[in-house]
Amino acid sequence: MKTIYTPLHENQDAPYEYIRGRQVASFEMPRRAQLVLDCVTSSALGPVIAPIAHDMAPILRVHSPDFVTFLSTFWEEWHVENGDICALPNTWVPPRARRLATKRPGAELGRYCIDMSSPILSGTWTAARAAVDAALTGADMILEGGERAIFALCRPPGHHAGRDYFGGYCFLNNAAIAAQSLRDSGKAKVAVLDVDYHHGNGTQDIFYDRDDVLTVSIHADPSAEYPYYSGYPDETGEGEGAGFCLNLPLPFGATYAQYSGALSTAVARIADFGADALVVSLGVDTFADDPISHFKLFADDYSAMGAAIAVLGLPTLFVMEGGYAVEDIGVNVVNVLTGFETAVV
Ligand code: SP5
Ligand code: ZN
Repeated sequence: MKTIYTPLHENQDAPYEYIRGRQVASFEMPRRAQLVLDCVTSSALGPVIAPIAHDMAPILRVHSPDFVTFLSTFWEEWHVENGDICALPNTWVPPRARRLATKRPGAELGRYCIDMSSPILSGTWTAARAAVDAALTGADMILEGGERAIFALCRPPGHHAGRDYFGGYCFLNNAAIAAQSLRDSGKAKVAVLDVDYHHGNGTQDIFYDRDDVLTVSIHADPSAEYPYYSGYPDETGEGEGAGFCLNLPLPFGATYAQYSGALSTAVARIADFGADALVVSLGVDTFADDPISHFKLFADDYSAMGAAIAVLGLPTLFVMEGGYAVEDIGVNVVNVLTGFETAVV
């Protein structure tokens, strides 16, 4: 399996985030992707390839023009007033006041940003674009037909970013942009399977009213965990998308014994959907030692996860999402990918 990687992700290097009112060192850091790359390189997985630069068109198929303009230009206006201090919101749009009538940076941040974990820095746009390029290059290789599976080693992650908002360390939704690109280039039905510990709220939101992209997410119960406001089982899609969204929340402490049951349900739904291609939002923050999460998966469980996904027999694009036990995420990611490749289908 080929891996798509570029060091341009290092341009997103957040100095801190806020958790429970405290400023703490950012859990999302460049070293994450560097160590995943090291494990890929020292494994027998396959070659590492640089992404090909894509234009803005595939991004604008998923994100709104005003949001893209904001993300791509915001640092310049912020920097004039605030220098090199990273940009975080301190004001949010109140319910029923959803209007953005001023270009004041504070107002724009509060409109487009959903939390205080995702600072915009001088390099944020460069890094986010590079992550999209990695995902799109992977999608292109799937479309060319020669590859059964590709690993897009994206960073920053993407699955919390919606059509017109960012947060949860995510700026552009790499997996959603890749899924839309697969649709636009001829795959009639695309499934997104999100195995990150957190609900893939952005991906769900982007495809919520559509029946051509099925979204399935296995995650910590949102009544107890970020992102709180979505990821419940009664969210099943709307309009033409009714029945094309599946949420499978699990309680804190879930082991692979519980996880594998949810994964079987997810895989069965994707098979029933009749997907022509699969995008896997691959977060390994389900790991027992993850510093911000509460599931209990171990290294060997990730091999089983990869094998369970391989049963679908679909062209598959793995897109890196979360995972914060920095020293362990490389092994866990490579176990998923190797488990997938070595599975007998
Ligand atoms: C891509 C991804 O995995 N984003 C995750 C963003 C999670 N941000 C909220 C973290 C909440 C941490 N909860 C408290 C843990 C204290 N040890
Ligand atoms: Zn996560």
